[in-house]
Amino acid sequence: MPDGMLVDYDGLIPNNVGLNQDARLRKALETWHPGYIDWWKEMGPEGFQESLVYLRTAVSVDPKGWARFGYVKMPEYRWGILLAPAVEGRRIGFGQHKGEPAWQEVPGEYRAMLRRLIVIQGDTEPASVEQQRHLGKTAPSLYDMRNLFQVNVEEGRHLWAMVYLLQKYFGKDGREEAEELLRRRSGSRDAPRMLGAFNEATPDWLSFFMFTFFTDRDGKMQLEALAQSGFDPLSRTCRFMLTEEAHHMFVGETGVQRIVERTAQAMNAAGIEDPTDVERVRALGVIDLPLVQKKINLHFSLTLDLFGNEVSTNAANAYNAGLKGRYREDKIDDDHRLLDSTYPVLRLKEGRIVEEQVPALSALNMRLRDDYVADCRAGVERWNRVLEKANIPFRLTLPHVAFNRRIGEFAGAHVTPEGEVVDAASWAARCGSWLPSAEDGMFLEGLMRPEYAPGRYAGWIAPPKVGIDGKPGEFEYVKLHMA
Ligand code: BYC
Ligand code: FE
Ligand code: FE
Repeated sequence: MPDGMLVDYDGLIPNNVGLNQDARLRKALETWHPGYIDWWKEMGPEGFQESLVYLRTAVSVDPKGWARFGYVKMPEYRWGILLAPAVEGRRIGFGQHKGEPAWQEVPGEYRAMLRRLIVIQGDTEPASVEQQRHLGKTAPSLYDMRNLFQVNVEEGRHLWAMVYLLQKYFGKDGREEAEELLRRRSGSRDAPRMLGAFNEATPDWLSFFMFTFFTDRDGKMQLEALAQSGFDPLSRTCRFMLTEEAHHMFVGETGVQRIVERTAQAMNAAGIEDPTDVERVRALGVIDLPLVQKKINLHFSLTLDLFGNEVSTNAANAYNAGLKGRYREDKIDDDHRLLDSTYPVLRLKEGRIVEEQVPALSALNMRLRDDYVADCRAGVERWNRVLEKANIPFRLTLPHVAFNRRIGEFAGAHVTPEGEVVDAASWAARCGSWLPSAEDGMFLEGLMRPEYAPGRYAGWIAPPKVGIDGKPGEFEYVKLHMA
């Protein structure tokens, strides 16, 4: 096995970063550890800390087989520090240092910029665990509950990944930032999480699936951009995180797909031909497709805000410095400096949405967002195939990127999901048909009754096609221990 693929499991913190040979770092992380466990017990999945959950744990970083499955109590999960294997002779792939050897230490002139990127990335991970902590109580099956907890423990591990970088490479202020990551709380008035979408509630399982589809996918895009980093430890950390991220998006995509499938079945069985006959569909105990669309509108627009301003000097500086690249930078065929090229950006000019060419360096957030939208669109089309097969005359779509935005060019503008700019009054009058209303929330709340019998599923969601780790349908993914 190549060097660095074996993980040391003997100490408190599993790792493949030679923690045993670095007494100072080991001490710093072991000092941080109890605070993390306290945070997990206080803010992690509520009511299930004593249950045995069939989880995968990363035990290697070999892409061909890195995980082991087994029953674990979540507070005893082995959160490890795992970096993808080093690439020998790796060089910086973009920006003004293109072609120089990748950095193994923090370049002094970029220290603050790099720390900020790592702290923002780190802040989102525990935030999502906090947002999802009540959902175990309404899980539609043990299979889904297990997937929720799998996502949660891995987001916890992603926090460890960023804390490792802060503690190892940023000295005292790194340690302070690591403490702050445990202090902020999603939705808190005094100490909120850093980015908007991570302070929103995740009140029901439709939201959870939308979050893992849309928001974890922002995670994927940002991690891909950071995996290109010239700061090699960040690149290697993000590359390994991406292997876990794939499952998070699988949970979201298949979750929504199973909801759509169940709704289509129930409508066909009841002979309901009009998908917008919300009342009749809801009476069947399934989720109407217009509500699925509203949740798409909400989670897509909230997540677009996470890409920052379309035109951003932060993004240009991070690229120039070689810290944050483009999506699949290493596969793009151009000069990787972007000093002379332009990129089209949508802007709001005199009440109209127009496309404008801007210097490519300053449009990097926009470019990453475009790549993100394309990735989302492919997933939505896969959902639509379920409707097509079931002969349901309804198609899900992504709203226009200017719809319901709070950050960037369209912040505060009144734009319909179709991309039409309207005045504030007509937006307000119609927004109940575009975004989930209080009544929609109450309907979902009423549906969210837990189903804890092995192999059984709530009536609003179809069973999955295959189990986790090849397990049969009635497998007990969570052995409940109710306090
Ligand atoms: N909310 O130049 P600008 C994940 C601030 S998700 C609040 O436009 P930049 C996960 C910005 O901080 C991936 N504030 O932005 C998913 C700046 O403030 P300062 C997370 C915002 O820097 C699911 C000012 O506005 N990782 O992993 O180009 C579950 C002007 O900013 C927001 C990352 O995001 C906002 N939405 O781009 C678990 C990667 N947007 O500094 C996990 C690291 C902007 O002037 N972060 N602002 O006070 C970044 O690369 C960039 O910071 C951003 C923003 C892309 C977020
Ligand atoms: Fe994550
Ligand atoms: Fe994730």
